Amino acid sequence: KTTNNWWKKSVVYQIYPSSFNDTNGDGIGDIPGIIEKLDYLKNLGIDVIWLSPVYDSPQADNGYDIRDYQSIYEKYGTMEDLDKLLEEVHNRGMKLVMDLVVNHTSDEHQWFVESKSSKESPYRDYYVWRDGKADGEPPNNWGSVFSGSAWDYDEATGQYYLHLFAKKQPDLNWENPDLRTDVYEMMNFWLDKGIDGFRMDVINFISKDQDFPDGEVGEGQLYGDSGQYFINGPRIHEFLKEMHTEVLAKHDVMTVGEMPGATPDDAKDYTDPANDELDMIFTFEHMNLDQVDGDKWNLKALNLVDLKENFEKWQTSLHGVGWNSLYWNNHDQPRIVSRFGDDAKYREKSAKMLATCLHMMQGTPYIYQGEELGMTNVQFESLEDYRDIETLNMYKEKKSLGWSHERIMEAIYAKGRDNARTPMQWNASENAGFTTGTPWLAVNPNYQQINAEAALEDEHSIYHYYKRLIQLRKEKDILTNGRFELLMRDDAQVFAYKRVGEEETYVVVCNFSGEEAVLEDSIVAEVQGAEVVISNDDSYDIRHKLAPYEGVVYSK
Ligand code: TEU
Ligand code: CA
Repeated sequence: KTTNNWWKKSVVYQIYPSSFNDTNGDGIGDIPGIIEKLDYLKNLGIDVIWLSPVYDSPQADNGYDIRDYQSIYEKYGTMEDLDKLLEEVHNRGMKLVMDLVVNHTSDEHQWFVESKSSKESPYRDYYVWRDGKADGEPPNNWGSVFSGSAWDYDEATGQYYLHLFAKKQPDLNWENPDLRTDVYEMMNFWLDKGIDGFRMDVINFISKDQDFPDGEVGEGQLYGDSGQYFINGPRIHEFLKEMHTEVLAKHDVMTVGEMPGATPDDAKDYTDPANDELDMIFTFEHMNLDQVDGDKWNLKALNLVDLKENFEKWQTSLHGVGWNSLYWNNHDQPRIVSRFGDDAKYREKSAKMLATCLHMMQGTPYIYQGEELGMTNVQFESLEDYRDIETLNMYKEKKSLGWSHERIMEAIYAKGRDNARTPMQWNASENAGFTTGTPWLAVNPNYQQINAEAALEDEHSIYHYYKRLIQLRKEKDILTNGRFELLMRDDAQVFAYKRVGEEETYVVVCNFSGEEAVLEDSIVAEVQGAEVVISNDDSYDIRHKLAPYEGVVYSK
């Protein structure tokens, strides 16, 4: 197990392979394309790369539906390419963390093909098969995250199989010790290659309540409320401890569990090193504040006070107990500068402010490809331009519930996952230099203004600002260990907090609005005479108020 906790001082960069860099003109990013850009990442100051799935897959959910855990999707390249990537990453002193998707596989995985073939198959119980109800209904009333029932009927064997996500993503049955052994064997295959850890896909969903009870069907809902029966399920800690013993304890690796529905108290159990489970988790709580009734498509404006309270909860709960991940973006979330910033009038300034607010907190920061350029959400005219299965399935379901086309498109513009998946914008040439072919998903039309080449040349770019933030994390112990204290708690414009270290205190003040903001007297006193560590507005040094979207860090 990791003794020196190198990941506490690391900054992680997430690569979504299909959209990062295409080198053979097929319009799909590939592993040689990633190798080509490693110096760009090294220059940014990145320590760890989290690579979204590159395994063989029919791509029903862009690789989160794995057909063979130990071979590479042909359009991304070969296992030799992957080995070369790992070598080149290590040559540059960086680390590579792979995506572990073991809540489910593709329905084309050999295990499922066997399992489906007959009730007597030795692989039958690698998945969750149940009889339907007497009245011809599925085993229970659970819905899939990607719309529709969470069960699909198989004529041949007259049973249903569970899929919390797409039909082509059958859930694995973690109750089966043989399945668990096969998963651990696969993990050791990758760790023996020398990868440096795993990001674990919906890992807190793997233990289900084996009674599979119906959930309450809420007002206007099509399916029962089922999360309580598989989120942080009955055997989750047992399984993670077994995984730690069988696999993780033998390697100096970093682990981060993606955990929709986990609370800070859950996170203390998962990330307390004494529990021998995981190093950190991804919370969804701060990503669920601008929605109504747990429905991401049912839009609500963010109330900054809610965001501040949520970060305070996570920072204080885990301080000295476990460890936080820190993120605004990933391949499932809309682009933060469009979501909580202003991607029009104050795009660069608000992007830098958001980065300041996040990177000065305690935890390991994650940067999603293009975030360092201030890439924005996209608005495609027609539904045909969208690719994400979650979006396309949702469109049909919301229409059936009477939502207008306009309301659904507005929801897609605000929260659709394709917002994060438009090709990385490298330069102002055609298709932003991402491909010489036709991109699998169209490039955001603003690539002439927003691209890496322009950012590298502009010393005031968001890229260079991120580079300075990342450098600070390496230099300043207070960022790793200082205690978090929320300030101006009830203010709806300013997110202000302290980091209290042994020798010094940082005061971080961020204006989340396009209006000038006034600092409380208690803070004004704190920042008088304090030196500026970093600021997104060097021209402005009026210490009792903040300019629109100004973000400043004071040291005293
Ligand atoms: O995401 C888990 C998950 O719950 C997401 O689907 C997220 O909540 C939702 O998409 C918000 O819109 C992981 C992967 O990150 C995601 O890409 C996969 O689609 C999903 O699991 C299934 O593997
Ligand atoms: Ca390609």
